[in-house]
Amino acid sequence: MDLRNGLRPLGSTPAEFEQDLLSNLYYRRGTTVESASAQDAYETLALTVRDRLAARRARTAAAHYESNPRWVYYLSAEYLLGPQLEQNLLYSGTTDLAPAALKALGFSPEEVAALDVEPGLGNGGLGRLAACLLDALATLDIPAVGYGIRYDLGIFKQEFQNGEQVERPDDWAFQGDPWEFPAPDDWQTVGFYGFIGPEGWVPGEVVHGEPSHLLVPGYGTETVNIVRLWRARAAQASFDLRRFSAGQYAEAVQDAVRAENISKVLYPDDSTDMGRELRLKQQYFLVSCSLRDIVRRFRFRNSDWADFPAKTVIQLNDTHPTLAIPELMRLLVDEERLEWEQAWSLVRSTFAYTCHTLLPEALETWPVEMLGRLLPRHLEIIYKINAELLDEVRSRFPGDVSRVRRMSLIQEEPERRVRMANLAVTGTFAVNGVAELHSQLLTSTTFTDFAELWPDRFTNVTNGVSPRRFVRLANPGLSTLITSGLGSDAWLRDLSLLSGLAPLADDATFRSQWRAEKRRAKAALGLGDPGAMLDVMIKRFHEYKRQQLKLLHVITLYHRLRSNPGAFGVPRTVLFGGKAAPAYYAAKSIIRLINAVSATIAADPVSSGLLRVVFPANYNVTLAEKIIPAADLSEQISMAGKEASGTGNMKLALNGAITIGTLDGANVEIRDRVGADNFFLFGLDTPAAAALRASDYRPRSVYDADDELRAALDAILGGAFGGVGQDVAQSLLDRDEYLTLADYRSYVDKQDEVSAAWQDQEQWTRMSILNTANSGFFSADRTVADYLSRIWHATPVRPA
Ligand code: CGF
Ligand code: PLP
Repeated sequence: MDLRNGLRPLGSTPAEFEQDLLSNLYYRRGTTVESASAQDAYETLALTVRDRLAARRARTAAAHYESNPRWVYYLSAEYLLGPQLEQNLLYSGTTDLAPAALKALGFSPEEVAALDVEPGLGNGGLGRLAACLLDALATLDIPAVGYGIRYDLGIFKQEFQNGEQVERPDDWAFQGDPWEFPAPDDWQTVGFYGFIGPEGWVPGEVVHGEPSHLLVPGYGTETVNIVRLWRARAAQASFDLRRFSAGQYAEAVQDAVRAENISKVLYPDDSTDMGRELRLKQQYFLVSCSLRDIVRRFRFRNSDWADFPAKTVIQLNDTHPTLAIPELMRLLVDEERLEWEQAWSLVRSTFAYTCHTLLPEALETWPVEMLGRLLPRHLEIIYKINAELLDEVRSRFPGDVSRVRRMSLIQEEPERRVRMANLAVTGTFAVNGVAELHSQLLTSTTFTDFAELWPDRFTNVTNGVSPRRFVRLANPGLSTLITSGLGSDAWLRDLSLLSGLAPLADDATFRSQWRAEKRRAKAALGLGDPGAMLDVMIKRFHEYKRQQLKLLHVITLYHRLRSNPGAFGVPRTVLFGGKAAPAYYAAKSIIRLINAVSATIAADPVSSGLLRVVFPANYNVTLAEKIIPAADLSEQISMAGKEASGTGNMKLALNGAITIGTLDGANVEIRDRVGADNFFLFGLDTPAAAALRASDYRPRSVYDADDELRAALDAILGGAFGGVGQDVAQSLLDRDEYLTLADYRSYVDKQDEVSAAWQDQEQWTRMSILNTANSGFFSADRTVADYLSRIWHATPVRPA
């Protein structure tokens, strides 16, 4: 079938690409080379590159329709997609064509590329994981759609004013987004509030969900999948002409504004329950639009509901989309008139749930009152699911009243709330954690009761990252070296091939080339001396991640430098990057203190050339892609038992940074793979940390017993850093919830080993190469393969 309907194919010569640029500039931007702005050039380039993926997209869609496959639907409130231009150039094979054509037309490729804005539709690891999984799904030719929300304002832009974090709105699509295909005719209607009448739920407010999609190309294959993002729109009738005519302009649009607020802003934290009605509305909005779209797609080729699970698996990315469970029940029972039992069995065979946390405060709950007011029918459904769940628990564990209370979907005290994680476990056939340790802890702590009731439901799928984005695009120099070392670039689709680099760790020429690449990446980053060790801690700010521990180490190094400059062995640039949730005061205090320490050290001539602390603002994917290739040391120092997995740790190891870390999250698996000799381990492990926290832990006695620690904390308390950070020090001394002081000595001593190891650059390079060589497991392709064999059971469909 000629899916182009006779349209001429797009060419792959420079002249043809140039012609297409000109044509898009002229017909789609309505301008000419003579008068085009850089923005015109950028958008034209984006369209020209996107056009080259469109034919692949059409063929993918046709192949999917033809084979009526099992679909993987990924429901996620967040996607941190990263910059689109460089990725789509690579995946469409136009990386070289595009700059040449731009130049030929008199545009600066660098200036044009700088206009590519990253859609920051996520907070951090969770959203970035979603993006990496979509990339791998397409690369493995799996029929898949990601569903999400097209927030007008993404994750805030971070600036520093007097060292303090200031948040600025991220109006990322202000100029429009040339990568998107709007699909307004696929809009959906979503109801909120109202009451339950004799005919069922009558919503009191109705909004429209309007989708658009971004292309998600696979690498080295023809498949192009999509991620479909919903934007809230007022139903047309909500403009009040009568009020407008009476001069009440604000009132005339108030309903429209309220409706459109639903997709206005991404909530700035994935680890705390914001407890806000608007967020609950967002969650239902996402779920309701997406499920109706999924049903619409099912109906293209199927008519029998009994086939739904065979054709559909829906992965819930954390609890944010859990309302999909009662929503599908409502669609099946109230709208499709299925029996409750049949509907429940379909639901239970369709959904799977990924849990991403171990922090109890990050397990979402919603006030019963709020949920019942916003979604009265869903609350009824949740109550019925709960009644059946508790009957099952009572019959399996007769007389165990406290178990019933713990497992209930409703928490009773101090306020009645719906426990979304319990609902997610109850309404799905598979629940996975995101690293081995995390999955074990889920069944032994967070979900013990559920694991005893349904042991087969729980499994692990260790996270992974896209080698295309985080090695090939982020680190082109190293990628070329790897390809020459392995004799082929097949590693980009099969990352286990990196193991072939291991023997090259013993090759002096290869080592010196490897070192040269690191230096080049450091020089390109432009932060500090490329000869100094680049020691990086890049991630969201959270007390459990313990940026404060790294900072105590920095202060200790500074004190040593001041007392004996001649003995300071290894020049270091310490780089912090990350945002704190706007309302998370403790995290913001740590940011402020880091900036103050950085300024103090920079102002002291004694540190010149030996110690620097840099903190570039607004850590995001764009910046991650610049920092990660340059890093020598990767700080993964969370309190053991708190970080579910981490993915930054994997990206850094893949790029040859050596980890200093605790036995937390995926660090455990990284260490197992790269080898204990190539990993700097320190600190309490999970059982020891839990035991210490359960005991009468007194951080003050640790402080009393350690001179260097005392000096560091005293310096902060005494105002040595511009009088900033006393609250940070005081909270460590008084509570130290995440055992920072308990791990301080072990950490600082291990850092001394790091410095000693750095002095032998040949040995360090060997370790660096072995980190890359042994990190192939952490490809998102392997993660998706694990999801496929353990949970999804979907098979590839390749476009003809
Ligand atoms: O998900 C996280 C991250 N904060 O986004 N959790 N959530 N929610 C975990 O804390 C990380 O450990 C994990 O790597 C990430 C993706 O699974
Ligand atoms: N934020 C951004 C922008 C990232 O690229 C990553 C990468 O993995 C993360 C957050 C997650 O970092 P970590 O796994 O260290 O928490």
